Amino acid sequence: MKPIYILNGPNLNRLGKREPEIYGKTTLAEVEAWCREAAKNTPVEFRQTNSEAQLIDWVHEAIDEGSGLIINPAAFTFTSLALFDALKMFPGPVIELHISNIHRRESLYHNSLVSKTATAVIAGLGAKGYRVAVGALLGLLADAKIAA
Ligand code: CA2
Repeated sequence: MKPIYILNGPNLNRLGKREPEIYGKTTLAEVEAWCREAAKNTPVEFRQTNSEAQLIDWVHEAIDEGSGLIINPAAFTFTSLALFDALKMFPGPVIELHISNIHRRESLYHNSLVSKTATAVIAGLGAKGYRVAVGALLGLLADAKIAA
């Protein structure tokens, strides 16, 4: 069975350690455990990087090896045309995930480039949004199998 990829961008390794009023108290290790639990027997590749090049290389790997993708690109959401180009090549469902509701925040957080390629966007559910995203991605993959 092909894995689902869950990719996380810059500074998300600090989750649960700084700015709990925005991002909550859950650590990324706890989020990973929730995602594995929610995915049941579907294999999960869960990763975090502070590097744009690494994130793009992992998107390429997910294109070749993965069935679906959940991505929290953090600041690269708003800045990276290279990430946008890579995501356009993903053949399956892509869920863009944000812990905070980016649309309620300052205007520099409003124009997501990633949303222009994503199948769906989840924002503002806190770290629990990852669990919701895994359930939604598995649903999209199941629907695609029925349609195929
Ligand atoms: O809400 C989200 O998930 C974001 O993707 C988080 C990004 C921000 O640039 C996006 O606009 C929304 C920032 C990630 C920073 O992560 C931290 C985690 C803990 C403490 C400090 C920063």
